[in-house]
Amino acid sequence: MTLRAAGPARPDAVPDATAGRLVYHKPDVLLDRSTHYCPGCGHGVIHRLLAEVMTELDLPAHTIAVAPVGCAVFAYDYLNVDFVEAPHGRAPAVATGIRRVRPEAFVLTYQGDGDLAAIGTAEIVHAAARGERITAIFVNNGIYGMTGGQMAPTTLLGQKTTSSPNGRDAALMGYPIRITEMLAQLPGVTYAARGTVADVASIGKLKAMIKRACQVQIDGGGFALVEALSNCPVGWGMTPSQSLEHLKGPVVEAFPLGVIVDRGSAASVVDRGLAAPSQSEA
Ligand SMILES: Cc1ncc(C[n+]2csc(CCOP(=O)(O)OP(=O)(O)O)c2C)c(N)n1
Ligand code: SF4
Ligand SMILES: [Mg+2]
Repeated sequence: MTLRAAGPARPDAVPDATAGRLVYHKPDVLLDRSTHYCPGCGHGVIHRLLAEVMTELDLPAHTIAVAPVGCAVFAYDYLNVDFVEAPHGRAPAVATGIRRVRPEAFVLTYQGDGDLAAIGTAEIVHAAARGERITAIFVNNGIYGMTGGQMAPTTLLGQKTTSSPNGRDAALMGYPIRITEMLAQLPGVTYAARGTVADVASIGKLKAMIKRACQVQIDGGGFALVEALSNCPVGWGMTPSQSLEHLKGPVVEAFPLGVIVDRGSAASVVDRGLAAPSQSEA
């Protein structure tokens, strides 16, 4: 294996003996502690990407993040930025309040699919419609992980969960919601994209999406959302590697990857076709 030389020494860098072999440095904003996540869970990977992006964009000191209720409830214990804990589903509403009183802050929300696409549907839709200058991270693992693996709006048809033990049946339980595509239709949304933690190449693309969604806010754009398709090996009844295969297969088929909309940070309301006609045109 070819190893890259280490960059300049950092205050918390690895000991000198290994300094010349350093190929990866944990961003300082990712706190040095074990997480409560189950083995193989994607939340930890997404935390690391956030930490990397925030560090690269020099955001940690300016950030106020909003933590969800769900498996990522303790995100504030792992990322060394200011956090507010929101009631379930209300992260976009809490973030809106923060945005209004702290216009200079970098405002970030982190929510699961039960949180964002079920319990907080109204909050996310209206924050997006208002074009709130917020960067939203939406971790879609197709299930209510924290509470024991119940069906979420994002659960695939046929998927067994503790509340759909025979598999999700469209006639009884409806169809999965592609909420990122729904939100992307709203002119207040500057950027909406879907990536995944399924493999190394995808993780790199997901990081680029998160970075773009952060840059949109820095540049003064409107609402920016990144959906991260993630895995829940425990809730899915799979090993971590089986869950990644499942993610790459049926999950990505149901929730296609890519940038859904990028209106550009500078797009004004007029550019988005929403302005009322002027009186002379009316
Ligand atoms: C208003 C409200 N409804 C339900 C709950 C219970 N609850 C806590 S976490 C959770 C599931 C979270 O699922 P998700 O947002 O998908 O996050 P995950 O654990 O899968 O990451 C639920 C239903 C709650 N705390 N508050
Ligand atoms: S229950 Fe699922 S989402 Fe929650 S920590 Fe475990 S693997 Fe991750
Ligand atoms: Mg979930």
